[in-house]
Amino acid sequence: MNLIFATNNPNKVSEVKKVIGDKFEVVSLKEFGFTEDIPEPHDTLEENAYEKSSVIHQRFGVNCFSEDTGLEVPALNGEPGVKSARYAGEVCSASDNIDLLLSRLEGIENREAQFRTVVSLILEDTEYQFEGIAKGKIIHSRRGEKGFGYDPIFVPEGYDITFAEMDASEKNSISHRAKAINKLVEFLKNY
Ligand code: ITT
Repeated sequence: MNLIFATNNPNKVSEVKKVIGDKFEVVSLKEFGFTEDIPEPHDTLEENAYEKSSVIHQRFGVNCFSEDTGLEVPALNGEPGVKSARYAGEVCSASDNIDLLLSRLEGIENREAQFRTVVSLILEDTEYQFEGIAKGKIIHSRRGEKGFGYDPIFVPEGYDITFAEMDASEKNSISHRAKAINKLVEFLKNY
């Protein structure tokens, strides 16, 4: 089976392809030849994930999936959450987002956080969602060069290194994204 992965984020494509391996073929939007930006206008990961998969499904009538991910920090009322990509502004870098998050957490003792991924699969005109969570904490300054986004400041529970200090296979053995994608794979196996 071949499934379009409705994302414009090459880091997500690389992680997801490694998790899925040869179980089925994942085709990114770039490989599919679709280069438009898909809006994410909603206030929840669930709705934004559906927005991305439904745009591709409605336009091309293909089976596809997308995912929306947020870094949720309870001490900041769940921020950056659904705004994770644009936390520091409409046009901003991952580094700007990290700087803003670290400044908001200054003086706050509770640095617990979780990454949450919601996968939206549209298969034969029906939508299914799968969630994956990775709990951890936000450290005070960046460590590591691997991964992407907020990885340099996130230390997952049970570890003392950040996601950005792990190689891809180690991150994929515990990450929010891998957990959600593994549920998708299980679902497809039993479909
Ligand atoms: P698509 O919507 O095209 O899939 P995006 O980059 O806009 O790609 P999101 O809307 O899900 O993705 O934004 C989530 C942001 O959260 C993303 O830009 C990263 O900065 C961050 N993020 C997502 N997954 C992450 C991960 O595994 N590690 C660190 N940061 C992550």
